[in-house]
Amino acid sequence: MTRQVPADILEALRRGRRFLAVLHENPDGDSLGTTFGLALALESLGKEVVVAGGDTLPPAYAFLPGSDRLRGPAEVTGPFDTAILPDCAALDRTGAVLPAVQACPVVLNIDHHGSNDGFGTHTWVAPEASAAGELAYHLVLALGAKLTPAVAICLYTAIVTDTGSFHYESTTPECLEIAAALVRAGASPWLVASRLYETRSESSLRLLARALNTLEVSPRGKVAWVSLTPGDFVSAGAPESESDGIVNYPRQIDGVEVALFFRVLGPDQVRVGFRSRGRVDVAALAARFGGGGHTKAAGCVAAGGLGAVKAKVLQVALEAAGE
Ligand SMILES: [Mn+2]
Repeated sequence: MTRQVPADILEALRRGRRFLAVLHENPDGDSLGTTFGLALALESLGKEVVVAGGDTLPPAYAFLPGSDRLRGPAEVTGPFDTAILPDCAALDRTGAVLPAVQACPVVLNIDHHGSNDGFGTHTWVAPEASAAGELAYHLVLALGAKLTPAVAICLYTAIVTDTGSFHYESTTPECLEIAAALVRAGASPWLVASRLYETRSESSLRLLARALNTLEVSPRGKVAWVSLTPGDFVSAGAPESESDGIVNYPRQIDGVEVALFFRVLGPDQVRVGFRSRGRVDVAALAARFGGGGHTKAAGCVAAGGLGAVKAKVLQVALEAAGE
């Protein structure tokens, strides 16, 4: 299951000495696992790597090897010769670390989002890959780095989370073969599943309860949505990262084609998560509001209050769902 990796990306990784490996905003398991995994692999080749992101580590991912060395924007001291941005569809998704990335002469864009805008001095975008972690696996092998248990746990986590525990259609034979190779190299499926899917904080369950209390379904049952305000996070005692996955709940309703999650960011800004059961391309819907993503999972940040954003997004979602 080796795969041809772009020669220029490989060469840049071989040549680089001091790397800045960057998480995307609101980092998910793919961003975290791929970035930490690549950092560990590069370090095993004698390179220096600083891992940075604009957000703090979501506590559920504290089990990831190398996660204790995540640095915030203020702690990033250059110069770096090469920036690595895995799973990052656009440069500005690096948030507060953006200036440090822009100071790097070489920027590696390693991603699987179809909506990737092609930024960077070297770009590898493979929409057929289930996770950026798949691409990292091929890079680790191509670099001749050792697939240690620590690297394997990171990359396995990237693939498990981005495939919804191998539920989504992105679960290809190739991704399962890579997962098998990672388990063989020392990744424990139970360790990852128990930390990510069988353990949750009280505050996250309280936040979910508040979101489900807002559940609404369109008259013909094809669109369902939930919402949260900053006050909900305060009442539940939950950090922002604990709203991850909430958008999947309204999609579980039988007959729902499009599920939406409205998260109020401020008085005039709402983040919208989109999920599709398969017939509707929600990346196209999110793109109408300046966002993007995958066919079945996408997002955007829309300007306006909750009522106005809801009305705008529901109009296009209902139309797309054929209601
Ligand atoms: Mn991803």
